[in-house]
Amino acid sequence: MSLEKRSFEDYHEGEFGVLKEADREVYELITREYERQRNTLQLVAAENQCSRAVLAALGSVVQNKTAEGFPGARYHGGCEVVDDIERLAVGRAKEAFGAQYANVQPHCGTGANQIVLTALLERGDKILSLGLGQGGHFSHGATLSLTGEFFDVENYYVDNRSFLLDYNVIRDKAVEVKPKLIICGASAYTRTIDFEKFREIADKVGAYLLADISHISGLVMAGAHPSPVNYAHFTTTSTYKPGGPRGGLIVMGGDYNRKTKIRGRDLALWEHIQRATFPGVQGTPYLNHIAAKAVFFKETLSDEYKARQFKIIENAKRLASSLLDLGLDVLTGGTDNHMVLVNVSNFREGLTGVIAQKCLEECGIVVDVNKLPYDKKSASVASGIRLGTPIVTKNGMGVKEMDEISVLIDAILKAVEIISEREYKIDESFKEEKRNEVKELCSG
Ligand code: DSN
Repeated sequence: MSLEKRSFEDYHEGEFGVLKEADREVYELITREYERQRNTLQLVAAENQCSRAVLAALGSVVQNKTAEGFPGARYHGGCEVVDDIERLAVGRAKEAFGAQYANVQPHCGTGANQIVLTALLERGDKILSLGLGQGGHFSHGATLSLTGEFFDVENYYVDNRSFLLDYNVIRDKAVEVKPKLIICGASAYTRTIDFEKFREIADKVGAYLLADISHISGLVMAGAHPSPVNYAHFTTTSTYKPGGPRGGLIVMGGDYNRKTKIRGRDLALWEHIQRATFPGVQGTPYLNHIAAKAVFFKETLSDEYKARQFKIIENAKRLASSLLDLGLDVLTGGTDNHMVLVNVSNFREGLTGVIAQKCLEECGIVVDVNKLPYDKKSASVASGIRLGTPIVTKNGMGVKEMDEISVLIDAILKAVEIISEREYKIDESFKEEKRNEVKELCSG
Protein backbone atom coordinates (compact mmCIF):
# COMPACT_ATOMS: atom_id res chain seq x y z
CA MET A 1 0.00 0.00 0.00
CA SER A 2 1.32 3.48 -0.84
CA LEU A 3 2.16 6.04 1.82
CA GLU A 4 -0.75 8.26 0.80
CA LYS A 5 -3.20 5.78 2.31
CA ARG A 6 -1.67 5.40 5.77
CA SER A 7 -0.85 7.49 8.82
CA PHE A 8 2.80 8.03 9.77
CA GLU A 9 2.52 5.74 12.81
CA ASP A 10 0.77 3.02 10.86
CA TYR A 11 3.25 3.21 7.99
CA HIS A 12 6.36 3.03 10.17
CA GLU A 13 4.81 0.81 12.86
CA GLY A 14 7.20 0.30 15.78
CA GLU A 15 10.57 1.54 14.61
CA PHE A 16 9.86 5.25 14.87
CA GLY A 17 8.85 4.87 18.51
CA VAL A 18 12.57 4.61 19.24
CA LEU A 19 13.35 7.83 17.40
CA LYS A 20 10.44 9.59 19.07
CA GLU A 21 11.93 8.72 22.47
CA ALA A 22 15.50 9.58 21.52
CA ASP A 23 15.03 12.76 19.49
CA ARG A 24 11.62 14.36 19.46
CA GLU A 25 12.77 17.23 17.22
CA VAL A 26 13.96 15.01 14.36
CA TYR A 27 10.96 12.73 14.82
CA GLU A 28 8.62 15.68 14.37
CA LEU A 29 10.49 16.93 11.31
CA ILE A 30 10.28 13.49 9.69
CA THR A 31 6.58 13.31 10.55
CA ARG A 32 6.09 16.70 8.91
CA GLU A 33 7.90 15.52 5.78
CA TYR A 34 5.72 12.41 5.71
CA GLU A 35 2.57 14.54 5.89
CA ARG A 36 3.90 16.87 3.17
CA GLN A 37 4.48 13.90 0.86
CA ARG A 38 1.08 12.43 1.75
CA ASN A 39 -1.07 15.53 1.33
CA THR A 40 0.48 17.27 -1.67
CA LEU A 41 0.89 16.21 -5.29
CA GLN A 42 4.45 15.05 -5.97
CA LEU A 43 5.16 15.86 -9.60
CA VAL A 44 8.95 16.26 -9.42
CA ALA A 45 10.13 14.20 -12.39
CA ALA A 46 13.33 13.17 -10.60
CA GLU A 47 11.52 11.70 -7.60
CA ASN A 48 9.87 8.41 -6.83
CA GLN A 49 8.66 6.52 -3.78
CA CYS A 50 10.51 3.46 -2.54
CA SER A 51 8.84 0.48 -0.89
CA ARG A 52 8.79 -0.24 2.84
CA ALA A 53 11.08 -3.21 2.19
CA VAL A 54 13.67 -0.85 0.68
CA LEU A 55 13.28 1.50 3.68
CA ALA A 56 13.79 -1.46 6.04
CA ALA A 57 17.05 -2.41 4.34
CA LEU A 58 18.22 1.22 4.43
CA GLY A 59 17.52 1.41 8.16
CA SER A 60 19.25 -1.87 8.97
CA VAL A 61 22.47 -2.66 10.89
CA VAL A 62 24.21 -3.21 7.57
CA GLN A 63 24.85 0.54 7.68
CA ASN A 64 27.40 -0.09 10.47
CA LYS A 65 29.76 -2.08 8.26
CA THR A 66 32.90 -0.64 6.72
CA ALA A 67 34.15 -2.55 3.68
CA GLU A 68 36.50 -0.78 1.29
CA GLY A 69 37.09 -2.79 -1.85
CA PHE A 70 34.92 -5.36 -3.61
CA PRO A 71 33.46 -8.74 -2.55
CA GLY A 72 36.31 -11.17 -1.85
CA ALA A 73 38.91 -8.37 -1.87
CA ARG A 74 38.22 -6.02 1.05
CA TYR A 75 40.52 -4.00 3.26
CA HIS A 76 38.55 -4.85 6.42
CA GLY A 77 37.62 -7.94 8.41
CA GLY A 78 34.12 -9.31 8.92
CA CYS A 79 32.93 -8.79 5.37
CA GLU A 80 31.50 -12.22 4.57
CA VAL A 81 27.86 -11.14 4.93
CA VAL A 82 28.18 -7.81 3.12
CA ASP A 83 30.10 -9.61 0.36
CA ASP A 84 27.06 -11.85 -0.12
CA ILE A 85 24.77 -8.81 -0.06
CA GLU A 86 26.83 -7.01 -2.69
CA ARG A 87 27.05 -10.13 -4.90
CA LEU A 88 23.27 -10.51 -4.68
CA ALA A 89 22.72 -6.86 -5.63
CA VAL A 90 25.15 -7.14 -8.55
CA GLY A 91 23.45 -10.30 -9.87
CA ARG A 92 20.00 -8.75 -9.61
CA ALA A 93 21.14 -5.49 -11.26
CA LYS A 94 22.57 -7.49 -14.18
CA GLU A 95 19.30 -9.37 -14.52
CA ALA A 96 17.18 -6.21 -14.27
CA PHE A 97 19.16 -4.45 -17.03
CA GLY A 98 20.18 -7.48 -19.12
CA ALA A 99 23.81 -6.45 -18.47
CA GLN A 100 27.10 -8.32 -18.41
CA TYR A 101 28.57 -6.22 -15.61
CA ALA A 102 27.08 -4.20 -12.77
CA ASN A 103 28.68 -1.99 -10.17
CA VAL A 104 26.31 -1.17 -7.31
CA GLN A 105 28.78 0.91 -5.27
CA PRO A 106 28.31 4.48 -6.60
CA HIS A 107 26.81 6.70 -3.93
CA CYS A 108 24.68 8.53 -6.50
CA GLY A 109 24.12 9.09 -10.23
CA THR A 110 26.57 11.98 -10.32
CA GLY A 111 29.14 9.77 -8.59
CA ALA A 112 28.55 7.02 -11.14
CA ASN A 113 29.32 9.50 -13.92
CA GLN A 114 32.40 10.78 -12.10
CA ILE A 115 33.66 7.20 -11.82
CA VAL A 116 33.28 6.59 -15.57
CA LEU A 117 35.03 9.86 -16.40
CA THR A 118 37.82 9.11 -13.93
CA ALA A 119 38.29 5.64 -15.42
CA LEU A 120 38.57 6.85 -19.01
CA LEU A 121 39.81 10.39 -19.21
CA GLU A 122 42.84 12.45 -18.43
CA ARG A 123 42.70 16.15 -17.56
CA GLY A 124 41.83 18.17 -20.63
CA ASP A 125 40.37 15.26 -22.61
CA LYS A 126 37.37 16.15 -24.72
CA ILE A 127 33.76 15.36 -23.81
CA LEU A 128 30.75 16.00 -26.04
CA SER A 129 27.47 16.22 -24.15
CA LEU A 130 24.04 17.86 -24.17
CA GLY A 131 24.27 21.36 -22.64
CA LEU A 132 22.87 21.80 -19.13
CA GLY A 133 20.39 24.48 -20.24
CA GLN A 134 19.26 22.19 -23.04
CA GLY A 135 18.23 19.35 -20.77
CA GLY A 136 21.64 17.85 -19.87
CA HIS A 137 23.04 17.44 -16.36
CA PHE A 138 25.70 19.05 -14.15
CA SER A 139 27.75 15.85 -14.13
CA HIS A 140 27.91 15.82 -17.95
CA GLY A 141 30.55 18.53 -17.96
CA ALA A 142 28.68 21.65 -16.84
CA THR A 143 30.62 24.70 -15.71
CA LEU A 144 31.03 24.73 -11.91
CA SER A 145 30.90 20.91 -11.80
CA LEU A 146 34.29 19.23 -11.46
CA THR A 147 33.45 17.41 -14.69
CA GLY A 148 33.40 20.82 -16.37
CA GLU A 149 36.54 22.00 -14.55
CA PHE A 150 38.77 19.03 -15.38
CA PHE A 151 37.78 18.27 -18.95
CA ASP A 152 37.42 20.12 -22.22
CA VAL A 153 33.66 20.06 -22.76
CA GLU A 154 31.77 20.80 -25.96
CA ASN A 155 27.99 20.62 -26.18
CA TYR A 156 25.46 19.48 -28.70
CA TYR A 157 22.04 21.09 -28.72
CA VAL A 158 18.43 20.26 -29.43
CA ASP A 159 16.92 21.78 -32.58
CA ASN A 160 15.81 25.36 -31.91
CA ARG A 161 12.33 24.84 -33.40
CA SER A 162 11.37 21.24 -32.68
CA PHE A 163 13.39 20.98 -29.41
CA LEU A 164 14.37 17.47 -30.56
CA LEU A 165 17.79 15.86 -30.81
CA ASP A 166 18.98 15.96 -34.41
CA TYR A 167 21.36 13.04 -34.84
CA ASN A 168 22.86 14.38 -38.09
CA VAL A 169 23.81 17.62 -36.36
CA ILE A 170 25.22 15.69 -33.39
CA ARG A 171 27.26 13.50 -35.77
CA ASP A 172 28.67 16.57 -37.54
CA LYS A 173 29.56 18.14 -34.20
CA ALA A 174 31.28 14.92 -33.09
CA VAL A 175 33.29 14.81 -36.32
CA GLU A 176 34.36 18.42 -35.73
CA VAL A 177 35.17 18.05 -32.01
CA LYS A 178 36.63 14.50 -32.02
CA PRO A 179 35.71 13.83 -28.36
CA LYS A 180 37.12 10.96 -26.36
CA LEU A 181 33.73 10.54 -24.68
CA ILE A 182 30.18 11.27 -25.82
CA ILE A 183 27.52 11.50 -23.13
CA CYS A 184 23.86 10.94 -23.95
CA GLY A 185 20.88 10.90 -21.64
CA ALA A 186 19.14 13.90 -20.13
CA SER A 187 17.36 15.33 -17.14
CA ALA A 188 14.88 17.39 -19.18
CA TYR A 189 14.12 15.72 -22.50
CA THR A 190 10.73 14.18 -23.11
CA ARG A 191 11.27 12.15 -26.26
CA THR A 192 12.75 8.71 -26.96
CA ILE A 193 16.54 8.72 -27.17
CA ASP A 194 18.05 6.70 -30.01
CA PHE A 195 21.01 5.03 -28.30
CA GLU A 196 21.88 2.99 -31.38
CA LYS A 197 22.41 6.22 -33.35
CA PHE A 198 24.57 7.62 -30.56
CA ARG A 199 26.74 4.50 -30.73
CA GLU A 200 27.10 4.85 -34.50
CA ILE A 201 28.28 8.43 -33.96
CA ALA A 202 30.68 7.36 -31.19
CA ASP A 203 32.13 4.59 -33.39
CA LYS A 204 32.51 7.00 -36.30
CA VAL A 205 34.78 9.28 -34.25
CA GLY A 206 36.39 6.59 -32.05
CA ALA A 207 34.77 7.85 -28.85
CA TYR A 208 33.42 6.00 -25.83
CA LEU A 209 29.69 6.33 -25.23
CA LEU A 210 28.22 6.93 -21.78
CA ALA A 211 24.42 6.74 -21.49
CA ASP A 212 23.14 8.36 -18.30
CA ILE A 213 19.60 7.01 -18.04
CA SER A 214 18.85 8.21 -14.50
CA HIS A 215 15.49 9.64 -15.47
CA ILE A 216 14.31 6.74 -17.62
CA SER A 217 15.98 3.70 -16.09
CA GLY A 218 12.71 2.35 -14.67
CA LEU A 219 11.17 2.60 -18.13
CA VAL A 220 14.25 0.91 -19.61
CA MET A 221 14.15 -1.99 -17.14
CA ALA A 222 10.48 -2.56 -18.00
CA GLY A 223 11.03 -2.36 -21.76
CA ALA A 224 8.98 0.85 -21.97
CA HIS A 225 11.95 2.75 -23.46
CA PRO A 226 14.72 1.22 -25.64
CA SER A 227 17.73 0.14 -23.60
CA PRO A 228 21.21 1.59 -24.17
CA VAL A 229 22.97 -1.26 -22.35
CA ASN A 230 24.16 -3.07 -25.45
CA TYR A 231 24.96 0.14 -27.35
CA ALA A 232 26.70 2.34 -24.81
CA HIS A 233 30.08 1.29 -23.41
CA PHE A 234 28.80 2.46 -20.01
CA THR A 235 25.28 3.00 -18.72
CA THR A 236 24.73 4.90 -15.47
CA THR A 237 21.69 5.70 -13.38
CA SER A 238 20.73 6.93 -9.99
CA THR A 239 18.70 4.27 -8.20
CA TYR A 240 16.11 6.47 -6.47
CA LYS A 241 14.61 7.90 -9.65
CA PRO A 242 13.29 4.49 -10.80
CA GLY A 243 11.93 3.92 -7.25
CA GLY A 244 14.80 2.39 -5.27
CA PRO A 245 17.07 3.75 -2.54
CA ARG A 246 19.32 6.78 -3.00
CA GLY A 247 22.43 5.65 -4.82
CA GLY A 248 24.00 5.08 -8.21
CA LEU A 249 24.68 2.20 -10.56
CA ILE A 250 26.96 1.48 -13.51
CA VAL A 251 26.11 -1.35 -15.92
CA MET A 252 27.86 -2.53 -19.06
CA GLY A 253 26.87 -4.70 -22.01
CA GLY A 254 29.04 -6.39 -24.63
CA ASP A 255 32.02 -4.04 -24.22
CA TYR A 256 32.56 -4.85 -20.57
CA ASN A 257 35.47 -7.21 -21.12
CA ARG A 258 37.22 -5.27 -23.88
CA LYS A 259 40.93 -4.93 -23.09
CA THR A 260 41.91 -1.28 -23.18
CA LYS A 261 45.11 0.52 -22.23
CA ILE A 262 44.39 3.56 -20.10
CA ARG A 263 47.17 5.49 -18.34
CA GLY A 264 49.57 2.62 -19.02
CA ARG A 265 47.32 -0.11 -17.60
CA ASP A 266 46.07 -2.74 -20.01
CA LEU A 267 42.84 -3.95 -18.37
CA ALA A 268 39.29 -4.91 -19.31
CA LEU A 269 36.96 -1.89 -19.32
CA TRP A 270 35.08 -3.22 -16.30
CA GLU A 271 38.35 -3.45 -14.35
CA HIS A 272 39.10 0.19 -15.12
CA ILE A 273 35.65 1.00 -13.69
CA GLN A 274 36.35 -1.00 -10.51
CA ARG A 275 39.67 0.83 -9.95
CA ALA A 276 38.07 4.20 -10.57
CA THR A 277 35.32 3.38 -8.06
CA PHE A 278 37.70 2.37 -5.30
CA PRO A 279 40.14 3.87 -4.56
CA GLY A 280 39.65 6.33 -7.44
CA VAL A 281 36.54 8.21 -6.37
CA GLN A 282 35.02 6.52 -3.31
CA GLY A 283 35.95 4.81 -0.07
CA THR A 284 33.55 2.44 1.64
CA PRO A 285 30.33 1.96 -0.30
CA TYR A 286 27.06 2.46 1.60
CA LEU A 287 26.34 -1.21 2.24
CA ASN A 288 22.85 -0.62 3.63
CA HIS A 289 22.05 1.16 0.37
CA ILE A 290 23.50 -1.81 -1.52
CA ALA A 291 21.20 -4.13 0.46
CA ALA A 292 18.31 -1.80 -0.42
CA LYS A 293 19.37 -1.83 -4.08
CA ALA A 294 19.21 -5.64 -4.01
CA VAL A 295 15.64 -5.44 -2.65
CA PHE A 296 14.72 -2.87 -5.28
CA PHE A 297 16.18 -4.78 -8.25
CA LYS A 298 14.11 -7.80 -7.21
CA GLU A 299 11.03 -5.55 -7.19
CA THR A 300 11.79 -4.33 -10.72
CA LEU A 301 11.46 -7.89 -12.03
CA SER A 302 7.83 -8.10 -10.91
CA ASP A 303 4.88 -7.73 -13.28
CA GLU A 304 3.52 -4.96 -11.06
CA TYR A 305 6.68 -2.86 -11.46
CA LYS A 306 6.86 -3.41 -15.20
CA ALA A 307 3.17 -2.60 -15.77
CA ARG A 308 3.55 0.55 -13.67
CA GLN A 309 6.31 1.90 -15.93
CA PHE A 310 3.95 1.77 -18.91
CA LYS A 311 1.24 3.42 -16.82
CA ILE A 312 3.69 6.21 -15.86
CA ILE A 313 4.10 6.98 -19.57
CA GLU A 314 0.36 6.75 -20.23
CA ASN A 315 -0.27 9.22 -17.42
CA ALA A 316 2.45 11.61 -18.63
CA LYS A 317 1.01 11.53 -22.15
CA ARG A 318 -2.46 12.29 -20.75
CA LEU A 319 -1.13 15.08 -18.51
CA ALA A 320 0.57 16.61 -21.56
CA SER A 321 -2.53 16.36 -23.75
CA SER A 322 -4.85 17.76 -21.04
CA LEU A 323 -2.50 20.71 -20.50
CA LEU A 324 -2.33 21.29 -24.26
CA ASP A 325 -6.14 21.23 -24.46
CA LEU A 326 -6.24 23.94 -21.79
CA GLY A 327 -3.92 26.13 -23.86
CA LEU A 328 -0.58 25.45 -22.17
CA ASP A 329 2.56 25.20 -24.29
CA VAL A 330 3.90 21.66 -23.83
CA LEU A 331 7.38 21.35 -25.37
CA THR A 332 7.50 19.02 -28.40
CA GLY A 333 3.70 18.72 -28.17
CA GLY A 334 3.75 15.80 -25.74
CA THR A 335 6.04 13.18 -24.27
CA ASP A 336 7.36 9.64 -24.75
CA ASN A 337 8.47 9.18 -21.15
CA HIS A 338 7.53 10.10 -17.57
CA MET A 339 8.14 13.81 -17.97
CA VAL A 340 6.29 16.86 -19.29
CA LEU A 341 7.96 20.22 -19.98
CA VAL A 342 5.76 23.31 -20.10
CA ASN A 343 6.67 26.81 -21.27
CA VAL A 344 4.60 28.87 -18.81
CA SER A 345 5.90 32.19 -20.17
CA ASN A 346 4.00 31.44 -23.37
CA PHE A 347 0.82 30.92 -21.32
CA ARG A 348 0.56 34.33 -19.67
CA GLU A 349 2.37 37.61 -20.15
CA GLY A 350 4.95 38.00 -17.37
CA LEU A 351 4.55 34.49 -15.94
CA THR A 352 7.89 32.80 -15.19
CA GLY A 353 8.91 29.29 -14.24
CA VAL A 354 9.82 30.31 -10.71
CA ILE A 355 6.46 32.00 -10.07
CA ALA A 356 4.65 28.98 -11.53
CA GLN A 357 6.62 26.61 -9.30
CA LYS A 358 6.07 28.65 -6.16
CA CYS A 359 2.36 29.39 -6.59
CA LEU A 360 1.63 25.78 -7.55
CA GLU A 361 3.49 24.64 -4.45
CA GLU A 362 1.50 27.00 -2.23
CA CYS A 363 -1.58 25.26 -3.58
CA GLY A 364 -0.11 21.80 -2.91
CA ILE A 365 1.27 20.89 -6.36
CA VAL A 366 5.01 20.25 -6.29
CA VAL A 367 6.90 20.68 -9.59
CA ASP A 368 10.33 21.96 -10.68
CA VAL A 369 11.25 25.27 -12.22
CA ASN A 370 13.07 24.44 -15.46
CA LYS A 371 15.20 26.48 -17.84
CA LEU A 372 14.09 25.50 -21.33
CA PRO A 373 16.29 25.16 -24.41
CA TYR A 374 17.08 28.62 -25.84
CA ASP A 375 15.51 30.21 -22.74
CA LYS A 376 16.58 33.85 -22.38
CA LYS A 377 15.81 33.83 -18.65
CA SER A 378 18.27 32.72 -15.96
CA ALA A 379 17.99 29.18 -14.54
CA SER A 380 16.52 30.48 -11.28
CA VAL A 381 13.76 32.43 -13.06
CA ALA A 382 13.32 30.36 -16.25
CA SER A 383 10.36 30.09 -18.63
CA GLY A 384 9.45 26.52 -17.85
CA ILE A 385 8.32 23.94 -15.36
CA ARG A 386 9.04 20.21 -15.42
CA LEU A 387 6.47 17.69 -14.23
CA GLY A 388 6.75 13.93 -13.78
CA THR A 389 4.28 11.15 -13.15
CA PRO A 390 6.17 8.34 -11.28
CA ILE A 391 4.82 9.13 -7.81
CA VAL A 392 1.23 9.93 -8.70
CA THR A 393 1.17 6.70 -10.72
CA LYS A 394 2.62 4.73 -7.79
CA ASN A 395 -0.21 6.15 -5.70
CA GLY A 396 -2.81 4.67 -8.00
CA MET A 397 -3.71 7.71 -10.08
CA GLY A 398 -4.75 7.34 -13.70
CA VAL A 399 -5.84 9.44 -16.66
CA LYS A 400 -8.89 10.84 -14.83
CA GLU A 401 -6.65 12.28 -12.13
CA MET A 402 -4.23 13.62 -14.78
CA ASP A 403 -7.14 15.62 -16.21
CA GLU A 404 -8.00 16.91 -12.72
CA ILE A 405 -4.39 17.90 -12.08
CA SER A 406 -4.27 19.78 -15.39
CA VAL A 407 -7.44 21.69 -14.51
CA LEU A 408 -5.94 22.65 -11.14
CA ILE A 409 -2.66 23.80 -12.75
CA ASP A 410 -4.53 25.86 -15.34
CA ALA A 411 -6.72 27.51 -12.69
CA ILE A 412 -3.79 28.36 -10.40
CA LEU A 413 -1.61 29.77 -13.20
CA LYS A 414 -4.54 31.93 -14.33
CA ALA A 415 -5.35 33.14 -10.80
CA VAL A 416 -1.89 34.21 -9.69
CA GLU A 417 -1.26 37.96 -9.66
CA ILE A 418 2.15 38.64 -11.23
CA ILE A 419 4.13 41.50 -9.66
CA SER A 420 7.62 40.96 -11.11
CA GLU A 421 9.57 38.03 -12.57
CA ARG A 422 9.95 36.52 -9.09
CA GLU A 423 7.15 38.12 -7.09
CA TYR A 424 3.47 37.28 -7.10
CA LYS A 425 0.34 37.26 -4.95
CA ILE A 426 -2.25 34.58 -4.60
CA ASP A 427 -5.58 34.99 -2.84
CA GLU A 428 -5.58 33.17 0.52
CA SER A 429 -9.05 31.68 0.24
CA PHE A 430 -8.37 30.52 -3.35
CA LYS A 431 -5.16 28.89 -2.12
CA GLU A 432 -6.95 27.14 0.74
CA GLU A 433 -9.63 25.88 -1.64
CA LYS A 434 -7.01 24.45 -4.04
CA ARG A 435 -4.99 22.87 -1.22
CA ASN A 436 -8.14 21.10 -0.07
CA GLU A 437 -8.89 19.90 -3.60
CA VAL A 438 -5.33 18.57 -3.85
CA LYS A 439 -5.62 16.85 -0.46
CA GLU A 440 -8.85 15.25 -1.59
CA LEU A 441 -7.18 14.04 -4.80
CA CYS A 442 -4.26 12.58 -2.82
CA SER A 443 -6.49 10.63 -0.48
CA GLY A 444 -8.78 9.35 -3.25
N1 DSN B 1 18.00 15.78 -9.47
C1 DSN B 1 17.98 15.38 -10.85
C2 DSN B 1 16.98 16.10 -11.65
O1 DSN B 1 16.29 16.92 -11.10
O2 DSN B 1 16.88 15.86 -12.84
C3 DSN B 1 19.27 15.53 -11.41
O3 DSN B 1 20.23 14.94 -10.61
